[in-house]
Amino acid sequence: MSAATETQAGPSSRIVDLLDVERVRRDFPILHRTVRENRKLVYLDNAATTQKPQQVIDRIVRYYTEENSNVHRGVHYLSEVATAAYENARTTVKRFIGARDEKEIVFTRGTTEAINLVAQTWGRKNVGAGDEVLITAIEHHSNIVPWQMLCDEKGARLRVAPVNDAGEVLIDEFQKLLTSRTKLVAFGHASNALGTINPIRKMITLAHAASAVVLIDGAQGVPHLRVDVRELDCDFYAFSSHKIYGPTGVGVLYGKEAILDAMPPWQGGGDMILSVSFEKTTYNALPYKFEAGTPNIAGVIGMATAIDYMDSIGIERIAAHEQNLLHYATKRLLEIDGLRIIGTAAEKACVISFVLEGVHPHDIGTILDEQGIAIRTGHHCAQPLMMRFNVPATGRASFAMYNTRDEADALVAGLEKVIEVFR
Ligand code: 7TS
Repeated sequence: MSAATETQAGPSSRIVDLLDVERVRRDFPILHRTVRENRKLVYLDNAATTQKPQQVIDRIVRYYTEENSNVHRGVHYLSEVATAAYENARTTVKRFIGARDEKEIVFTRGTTEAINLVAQTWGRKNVGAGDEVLITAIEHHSNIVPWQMLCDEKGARLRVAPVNDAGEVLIDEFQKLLTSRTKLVAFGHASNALGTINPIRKMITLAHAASAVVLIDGAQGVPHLRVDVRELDCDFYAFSSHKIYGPTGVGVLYGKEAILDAMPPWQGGGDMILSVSFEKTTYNALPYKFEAGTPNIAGVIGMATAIDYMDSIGIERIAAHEQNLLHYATKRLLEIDGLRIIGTAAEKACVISFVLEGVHPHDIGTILDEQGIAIRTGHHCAQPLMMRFNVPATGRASFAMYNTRDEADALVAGLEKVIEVFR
């Protein structure tokens, strides 16, 4: 069935104009290459990283062809052009997530670096012996390990809110773990391993009622959901460019201005200072205080182009298309004998983790790959979560705006071949 004829009304989505998936696909050159033995590529590993549209690729080429220069330094023409493009990108990001001011947008290497920045600056200043940091059982390692490192250093305690068998955070338990000792609460907007979309607005309100500061790991949120940090009232929100059709090696830390302002800098170096002498250094204003050294200028500019691209399609349209695919692919996968979906939350992003009776997930991935189908297999950087569900690993198909029902069908056909080989 062509996507243009699909109904786009997911369970919780209002009816929106259809996304023209064939037109979107034309923008992504890599989707038209073949892999392995002349196989059509079926790319279902979007939670790991998304493919890039020609618009983003062209913008990066144009930057290096016509604009390359360092930012915030030169009085010369190219430096002014590069600085303007870099700072315009900050405005694009500000608008994209509904921040109040450009000062609240810090460019980082990605979600991981953004979370580490908060742990190493806000955390080291504000978390002490006996304090607690609260996370949930479905976090990615990058929203576990930085807090563990902080807690180890400070003699603080890491608490973990449990999930039910569907992979939904138990809100009562989450609330019970919020006490006067809780200094910071960090959780994902959506889970990369299960797809669960957390009720983050409610969780933020509960955490604030306990006077805790809240960080949202938005790596799997911004690709699929409209984000408005002011409406959410989160204190920090972190995400990566490469999961929203932009380049790798760049991402964003949003922080409320007053909180960022009170935080000590992290890395020292060029651009983050106002003046340096051997006796004393004064630091630059926000957000530059947190951007030491030459940044990933081309990456930041490419990320802004990716955001413009998403905006041109419309996040509501993308979300409706993906929800439609989620319901279709879930239904089709459940027709397979012996397949069990891990992660059955009522609210999910288009991520489907599964196990197949009698077959190791690694073998599933390898046999699908021979057919040109790319999924991820393993623990998805969420080992504690795998333990919670008593599986060593899963296969994970994760969809993006350019995926189709035909590709979901190809996955099902591929899995049937896997079963032929193993049974
Ligand atoms: N948080 C979540 C929820 C993620 O899914 C990821 C990456 C990260 C943080 C880290 O982002 P990074 O850009 O700094 O690496 N998730 C995945 C994945 O699911 N497969 O590969 C990377």
